[in-house]
Amino acid sequence: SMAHKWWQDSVVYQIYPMSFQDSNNDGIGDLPGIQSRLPYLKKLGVDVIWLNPIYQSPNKDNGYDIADYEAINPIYGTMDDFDNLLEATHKNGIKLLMDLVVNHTSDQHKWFKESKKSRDNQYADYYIWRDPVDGHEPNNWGAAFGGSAWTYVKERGQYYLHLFAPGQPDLNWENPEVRQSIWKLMRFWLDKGVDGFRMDVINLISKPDGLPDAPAPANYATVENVVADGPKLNDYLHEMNDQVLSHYDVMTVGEMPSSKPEDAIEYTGLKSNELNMVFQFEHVSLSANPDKRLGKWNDAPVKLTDLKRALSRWQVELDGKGWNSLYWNNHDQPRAVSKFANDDPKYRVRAAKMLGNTLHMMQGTPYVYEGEELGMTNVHYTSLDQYEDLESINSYHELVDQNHDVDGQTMLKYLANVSRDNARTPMQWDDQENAGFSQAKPWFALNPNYKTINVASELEDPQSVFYYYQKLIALRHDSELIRYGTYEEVDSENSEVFAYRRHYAGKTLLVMSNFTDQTVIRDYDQASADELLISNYDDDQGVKLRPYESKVYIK
Ligand code: TEU
Ligand code: CA
Repeated sequence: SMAHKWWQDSVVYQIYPMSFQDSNNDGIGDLPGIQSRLPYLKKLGVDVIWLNPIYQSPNKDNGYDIADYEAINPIYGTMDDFDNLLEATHKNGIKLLMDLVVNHTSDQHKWFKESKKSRDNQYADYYIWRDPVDGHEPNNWGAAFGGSAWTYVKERGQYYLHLFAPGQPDLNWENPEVRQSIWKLMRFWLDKGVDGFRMDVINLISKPDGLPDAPAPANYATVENVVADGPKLNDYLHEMNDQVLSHYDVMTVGEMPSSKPEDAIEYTGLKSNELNMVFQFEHVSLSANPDKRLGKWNDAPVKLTDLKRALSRWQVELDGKGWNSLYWNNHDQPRAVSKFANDDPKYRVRAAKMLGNTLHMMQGTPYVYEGEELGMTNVHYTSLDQYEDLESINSYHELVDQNHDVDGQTMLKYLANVSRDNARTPMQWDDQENAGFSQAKPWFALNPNYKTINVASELEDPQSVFYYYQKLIALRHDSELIRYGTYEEVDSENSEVFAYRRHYAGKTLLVMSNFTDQTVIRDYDQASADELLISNYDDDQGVKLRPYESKVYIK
């Protein structure tokens, strides 16, 4: 048996800096704002903070388009502000992860500005350039945020590849100088003392040989499948580990759309010397539209049996071989209580706690996305002009206006259900003007429900979602059974209750969560259990599970 690493014992809190806390009243969250909220995070009990990108950027994709990896975007503050934040975070006993976005840069990065000038300059080979084929794009790939994945540049008479927006050109990892440049910028942050990286779409960096066409419709969803887990990915991650990561005591989590448990074991395996864990996408992609032209856009409920199968598979297959990351939410996903449970005020608090329970009793490192610990909900927009996110806006124009794949009203329902903007409304600190986020008009409108759902009121209410998350985190810190126990699914075909056991050193945990608004009866031998560890109802009624009831027994 192996010694456990600190990141296996940690709970991570994700901060979307633009929407967390504004300190200088320009309506945009910033680094001093984050620093001022460290006592709140300390109270919640998290061990690690992950910051979405804060680097110099034109912010076409909110920082996922980086123009200078070694500079702070002035909207967030200065490098001194960053150094202060890092120091204060460490003083509070909390570690700090940065977002590493190196599949692509911004088109405003100096590497790209040089690269596009000619075919023979120092940076000419930093990006993926191809000659036109019969006067057209080199292949049929569509980009994540609409249009072709190729943009033509007259100066070179060539196209460059961008899997995301045209302002996000893909780096050419085949070029050893590109890799050296990346190792250098990683060392810049690690030498400052940051504690690791969340790596953006890191399994897309090695493109398939010959860049073959994707099956129709060649939109992002199908292209991703062709590009993910490419031929040299293991080599690159090995090299990164050897050159950089292995020289520091850090944690890494690779965002890996479409990867399978066997891929994750390859990259995070105990002997792989690559990454520590991955963000898999299986459980957040279950309701994808059966019409492939529409990709992720849908308003279908997630089937509980599908959700159970997906999460259970990762639990079982990685046990003893790799390590899971556990998440419901992030800045790209709709709010979990709205998507997987029920955000009706009648059920919201219990439903949010139920989801927390279901995830936090699993094996892996849990991630809490800002506001999840309050049970923040989707924003339920009804018109396109309320959206900010380029993916949401571009997809509407492409699918509705341009391709007529779907009608406008239906697309608006899809956006309301899964748009990334649901996650990006500002943090709800109190019921005062602008929810305590800022004294100025926020860059993006608040969810109007901040009057009732906010930190101040939850801190006053012992029954709040906040205190429930605080307890879940404390229980994990106290229990090897919760951290390391093996996972066994219970009653897998049941479509109402998500139940499982964990086993460790002769002890057993039984978790049962009712995902419906009905009372159901389930007997998993809980009567013989010794102790009720945590529950979202005051009293225990044994085999009776009330709406969204979730409870954990230990024996
Ligand atoms: O996301 C990559 C990704 O695969 C998707 O979740 C993406 O956001 C989109 O919804 C596809 O439909 C990462 C970042 O998390 C995201 O915010 C960035 O926009 C993207 O990479 C590009 O850097
Ligand atoms: Ca600000």
